[in-house]
Amino acid sequence: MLLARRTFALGTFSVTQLSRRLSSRASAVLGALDIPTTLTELPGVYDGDWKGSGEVFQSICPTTGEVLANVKSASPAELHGALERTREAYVYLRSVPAPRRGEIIRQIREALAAKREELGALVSLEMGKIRSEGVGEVQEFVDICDYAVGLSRIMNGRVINSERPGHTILEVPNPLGVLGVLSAFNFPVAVYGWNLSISMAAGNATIWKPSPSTPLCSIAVTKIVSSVLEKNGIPGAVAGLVTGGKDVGEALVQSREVDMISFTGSENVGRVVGKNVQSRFGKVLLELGGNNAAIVMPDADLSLAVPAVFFGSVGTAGQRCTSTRRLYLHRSIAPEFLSRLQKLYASLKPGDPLDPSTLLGPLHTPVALDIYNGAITELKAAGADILAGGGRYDGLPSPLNQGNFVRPTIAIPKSGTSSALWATERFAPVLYVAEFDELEQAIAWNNAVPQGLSSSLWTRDMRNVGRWIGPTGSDAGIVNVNVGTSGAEIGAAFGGNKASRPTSIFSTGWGRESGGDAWKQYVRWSACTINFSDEAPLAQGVNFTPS
Ligand code: UN1
Repeated sequence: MLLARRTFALGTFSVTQLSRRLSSRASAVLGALDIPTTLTELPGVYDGDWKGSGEVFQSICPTTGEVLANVKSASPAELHGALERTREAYVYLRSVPAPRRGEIIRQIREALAAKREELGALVSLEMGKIRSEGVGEVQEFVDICDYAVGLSRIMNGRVINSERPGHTILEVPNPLGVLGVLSAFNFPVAVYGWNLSISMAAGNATIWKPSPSTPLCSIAVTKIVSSVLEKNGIPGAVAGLVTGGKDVGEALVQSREVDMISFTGSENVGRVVGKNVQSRFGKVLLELGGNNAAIVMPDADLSLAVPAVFFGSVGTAGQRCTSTRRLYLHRSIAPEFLSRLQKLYASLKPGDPLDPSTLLGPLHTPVALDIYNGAITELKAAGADILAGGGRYDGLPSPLNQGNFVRPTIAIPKSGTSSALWATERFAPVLYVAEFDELEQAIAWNNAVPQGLSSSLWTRDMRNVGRWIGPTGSDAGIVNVNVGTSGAEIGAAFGGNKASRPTSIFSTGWGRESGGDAWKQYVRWSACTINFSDEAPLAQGVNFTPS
């Protein structure tokens, strides 16, 4: 609602705009993070200073349809300027000792933890995931900061034996340059956190283009991070932000100022990003499709497996890359498993994700609704048995009737497990079920799709575990046992395997982010051979002495 023309000066924002009134629900969340609730237009660009004079993007609450904010994205000139400042920030940061960079990350960790609840609520408000998952996402950023602080003291190279006397060889990790992070709507905080923390520990400057539909999360995070940088006299462009749409994303991907792009999103866009970055020989890290399966053996503990599949398929309303989308049940336990799972589905009530008792929030956007509707139409047309869900909710009370709520669905498709239906990722709470007789068959089905992000086996039999994690087992990047497909910790590297198959052009992109050895991609490796002798012998015994 437009009320009056006023001038605001809040923190680093100083804007003359039309003011409007938000619901008290939204005002409370934004106000707790010092995000103005009365501006019609917020600056969505940060490169040491807040600005934004490009296209305006709306942040729309998926629960109520309320416009939360209008955010001004980067104009081409602002993007150019931000890239220049990011490069300068890198030149500054690369000479700061890594443990000192770690100390900055430790302070960022503290600042984030102090706002854990508030930021978690904003994730819930703007993205639509339930509050506990919103807070969990902030915790994931906090956790990876802890990891990066430790890493800042152990990003070690190696000393290698030289074949030549008086020589030694070192492998030295040096800062890489500028990292561009293109993140998705479903994890509007944590995935940036994975990249920023490791990139900063490595000595890089990072420029972030978040999803155009979650600008407020990125503004709130950037305000918290930049306040720490400013307090320490570090250039703000070490952690820059450029909100915007396709144009801004393309400009980052094509810019030769950006040494590495970390992209999370759809397989189709990932293909374009990958080709573009490769065409200028930049580095690229892709996190694309997930079409994750859980396999339940007859000896599984169903009291653990059923709730885990429930969380995997319904958590985040089925919009995690790691969501459980395929369920393979051993024939002997299938009826019991499904009846327990159907009971849990029947207990679901859609609600405001900010309410702590809600387990089912809305889908993020009307586009996600279309994806859900498309999947349901396809299942019905193919004569699938729908065991739960199968459509939108009717008659929800206002304001939830303006939200993107759908019934989580369980279906037994009639088409064979290698059909396109099983091989296509649907970013919605739709779970396909099939029954198997032998583990080999279930593993073959698990591996029969082009995506290879996450997978989960439920068994108490060590022999099954050995097969599952070995060379003839799951070919996904995440291979769990008695743990669901979603909700990975930060300690191990996160990412999927697999390239396109003869039957499909899709893939998970082979990216590795977060923990493990993922940091090794964020540095420039140098092989340094040092001669401390008085001779200069050639390697491999080559003789090049003029006669
Ligand atoms: C994503 O869905 O893009 O493993 C990230 C998980 C979370 C991260 C998911 N820790 O489900």
